[in-house]
Amino acid sequence: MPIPRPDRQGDRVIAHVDMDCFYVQVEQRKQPELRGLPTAVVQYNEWKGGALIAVSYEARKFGVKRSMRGDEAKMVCPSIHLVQVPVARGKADLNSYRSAGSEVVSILSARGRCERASIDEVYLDLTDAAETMLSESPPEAIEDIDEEALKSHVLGITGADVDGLNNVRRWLCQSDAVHKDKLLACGTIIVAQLRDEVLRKTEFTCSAGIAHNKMLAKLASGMHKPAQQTIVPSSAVTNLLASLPVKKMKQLGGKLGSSLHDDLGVNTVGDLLQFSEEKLQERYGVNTGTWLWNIARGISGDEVEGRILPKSHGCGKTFPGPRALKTSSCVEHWLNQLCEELNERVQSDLEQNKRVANTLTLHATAHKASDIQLHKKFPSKSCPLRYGRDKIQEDAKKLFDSGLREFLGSHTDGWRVTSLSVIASKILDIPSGSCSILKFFQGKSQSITSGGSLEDILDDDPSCSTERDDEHKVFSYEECSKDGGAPSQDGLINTVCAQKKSIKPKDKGKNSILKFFSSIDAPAKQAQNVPNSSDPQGYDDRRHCTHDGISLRRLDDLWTIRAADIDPSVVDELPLEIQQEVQGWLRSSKRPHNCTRRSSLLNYFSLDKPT
Ligand code: DCP
Repeated sequence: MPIPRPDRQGDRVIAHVDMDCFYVQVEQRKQPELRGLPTAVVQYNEWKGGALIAVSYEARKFGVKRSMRGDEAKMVCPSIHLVQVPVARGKADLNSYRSAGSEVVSILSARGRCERASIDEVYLDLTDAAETMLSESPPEAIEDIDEEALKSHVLGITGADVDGLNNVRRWLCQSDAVHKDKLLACGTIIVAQLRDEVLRKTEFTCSAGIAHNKMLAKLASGMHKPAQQTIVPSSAVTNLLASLPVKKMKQLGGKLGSSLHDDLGVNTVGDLLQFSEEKLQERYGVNTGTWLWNIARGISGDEVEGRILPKSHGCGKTFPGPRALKTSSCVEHWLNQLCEELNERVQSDLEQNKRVANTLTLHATAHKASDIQLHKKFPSKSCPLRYGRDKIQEDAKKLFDSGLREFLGSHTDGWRVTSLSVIASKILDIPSGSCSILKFFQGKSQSITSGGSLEDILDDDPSCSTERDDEHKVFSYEECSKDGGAPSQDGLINTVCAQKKSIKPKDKGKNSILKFFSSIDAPAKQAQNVPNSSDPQGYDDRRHCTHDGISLRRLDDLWTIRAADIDPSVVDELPLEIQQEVQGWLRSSKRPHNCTRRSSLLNYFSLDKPT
């Protein structure tokens, strides 16, 4: 249900930027000879020429639509070029589109808070940039306003007039305009500059909507495409909404929109104006009622959330009709493919962004041979995510088996699966050096459980978002993570894999460093059994204090704990003898010295056993 957020900042400048026929542009950049030609990107499946997933504007003029298959598109537009989506592991490989989207995001995010809303859409909060421009170089003081800005569509002021450019120039430069219009004028110029920059640096065109809130900006960005921008001044809101069919609003596409139409006779968003807030609340509840009352007036307080990285990673595949999976080994084969890709994506997120995913979720669509309970859905299942391809594959299969048992109940006489997806979610940053150990491990209590296999299977947590990667539209950054900034390289622990290997399931829920370290495989008392570097088992177990910290190394796993990273309050949680040692170590951390292997601290933190 939508939640109303009063827009207390009516003077915000919000842009929604949407790439034009995005996958087509990515393919045209790879094959420049296709530029300007009718082109479509098709799903790799060959049936009837494959499903179209992106269509160039040249092809749209011939009537080619995304709902068509390749063969149909050829009939409508014989000169169309059909480009196959790249394929890896028997499914669409969207990596090139993802990274092309990231190129764009890195340009757009330079001027204000940026929220990546999907593979090719971004919201920007440009309020500060617009305020700065207004005070330092307002539009009326600019001699040569960028032509891209002059070509903008300003709702309510352009249209019939043949001299559109001059109209826009006048609107941008009116010195007696109200403050919020002046800010919008600055936003118009800034977005035009950003779109120019995107084109120069990536060769991609995009369209944009600029308004005082996200809802209006999103509505506007699709109004004039491709490669154009549309502005919604406050004075134009009533007219815009008066003719806007309710189904065009994202949240009104489903049951709520149908009820508005069927029960209240509402066809356009503007039609809602005739109902009082109380009346709408009475029928739809307090929140939804107020939200409806607000949107009828173009009011929406949703913030642009600063996040440019996805909140989750998902890989999925559908198996329609005769391709449905009917045996456990077929399911295992495809789960392995999906998990292999998921593993690559979480690993690269870890390496590039220093982020760790904590939850693995499996979704499936299944049907029983003799289905009495037709409505019964395959239950989605989650468990803590363990890093490593084999572990993810193993856990995903167990999740599937658990879901299947529940789904089948006593009806074990046959089933088929028509879709599978695996999602890695609850992604957290590895804190930078300024964070305390305590904060780090508090935030990580869930991942600490990752050694704990499937005792921890949970029914899917509805808050577990999915950025699915199905064969069709597939990718939603709407459930993206907070915080786009790349964390510092100076993490407390160098190798999260080392952490994951060394931690036991029973640590679940414990959140103090003391409890954490006390549950590591080898407590101090086992230290005497530590294999050394010449141990026949081959462990290279070396520990030493350096001038600024302590390093523990075993084989390729290096743990580095820097003195500067330790929050003194955390030290208080350690046993007394360890506290004394840490205090001494902190005091002398500027002086290089070597610790002996018998050191109690080192023994306490030891990583003695192979995993
Ligand atoms: N996409 C997909 N399957 C869908 C819809 C879209 O794989 N059912 C992919 C291909 C699109 C990209 O997502 O290029 C972005 O989708 P959009 O809905 O933004 O559409 P386009 O960018 O292709 O076109 P437009 O210019 O209309 O935004």
